[in-house]
Amino acid sequence: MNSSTQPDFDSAQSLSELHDMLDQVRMKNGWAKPTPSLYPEPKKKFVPAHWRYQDAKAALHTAGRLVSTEHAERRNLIMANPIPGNDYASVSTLVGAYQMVKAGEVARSHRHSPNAMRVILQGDENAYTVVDGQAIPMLDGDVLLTPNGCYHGHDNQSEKDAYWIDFLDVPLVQFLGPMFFQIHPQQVENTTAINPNSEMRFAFKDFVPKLLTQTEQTSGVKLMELGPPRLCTFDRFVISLAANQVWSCEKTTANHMFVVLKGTGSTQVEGQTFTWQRGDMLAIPSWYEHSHQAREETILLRVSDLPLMKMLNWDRF
Ligand code: GTQ
Ligand code: FE2
Repeated sequence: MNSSTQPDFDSAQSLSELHDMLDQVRMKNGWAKPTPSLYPEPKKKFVPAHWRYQDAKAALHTAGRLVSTEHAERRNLIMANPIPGNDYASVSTLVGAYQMVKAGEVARSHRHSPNAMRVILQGDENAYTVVDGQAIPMLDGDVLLTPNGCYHGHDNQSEKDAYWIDFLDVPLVQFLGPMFFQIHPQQVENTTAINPNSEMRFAFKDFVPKLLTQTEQTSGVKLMELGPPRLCTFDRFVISLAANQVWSCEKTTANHMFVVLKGTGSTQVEGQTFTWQRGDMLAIPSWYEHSHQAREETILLRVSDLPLMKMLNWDRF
C-alpha cells in the first residue's frame, strides 16, 4: 500500500494515536520497543551441546543402506543446536556435520560460497577428498580444507566406509546473503593427481608430534594453530591435554566447536557435564565459560569464528 496522504500527526492526542499514525507511513517508534535492540552483553541464544560419534556412526551406517549419493548431494547428519525453531546451525556462524561415503562410492563434486573443512574419523590412504582435481588422501585425524569456490567431491576407493566431520560457515552465509552453489559440469570431477602433500591437508601424523614437542603453553595448555592457509571466517587449533589436566576457558564472543581427536574426558559448562570420547563433537556458543578435563592423554581440535570477531573488532573476553 502506498498512501499519498500524510497522517495528521499534529492532531495526535496521545502516544498510542501517534503510534497508529506511524503504521500508515510504515515506521516504528524507537522509544517503546517490545524488546530492546541494544543490551549490555551478548544474549545466549544457542546452548552448549554434545554429540556422540558412536550415535552418528550407527545412524550413518543405516543411512548407507537407505540413502544413495546419487540422490542425496551428501550423506550427512547435521548437528543442529537444540534450541526451538533451529534445524541447522550448531552455533550462530557454523554448522558441524558427520558424513559417510561407503567403500567404492563417490560423492560428486560441487562448489559453493561457504568455506568448509573436514576432520577424518575413519579414513584410508585410498579414500580421497578431491579438491580442484587433486585427490587428497583422508587418514584418521587429518584435517582438510575446502575454501569457498574450490570444487570438491569425495571418492572412497578403499575397502571400508569412510566417516568424517564437516564444518562449514553456512549459517553465516545464510545470514549475510551471498550464497552460491554449483554442481561440477562433469558431476564427478576428473582427478589429475593424488597429492598427500596438498596445502589443504594437515596430516595427523605430522601435526601431533609438532604439538607434543612444543614447550610453550598458552592458557595452561599446548595449543597450536593449523595453518596457513587460513580461512577468513573460522580457524582451527589443536590442543594437547595431559591425563587429568584441566583447561579452563573464559567466556568470549567467539563461538567454538570442539572435536575429540584422541582420548577421553569431560567438559563442564554452566553446571552441565559432557563426557566425551574420540570423534565426539561439542558446541560451546559465545559467552559460555567452560572447562575441559582430560581423563587420559587427550588431543582436541577447536574450530572457532575468532578470526571473524577479530576482523570486526568484536573479540572480547
Ligand atoms: O562434503 O561438500 O556436511 O557441501 C554440508 C555441505 C558437506 C560437502 C556437508 C557440503 C558438504
Ligand atoms: Fe560441499
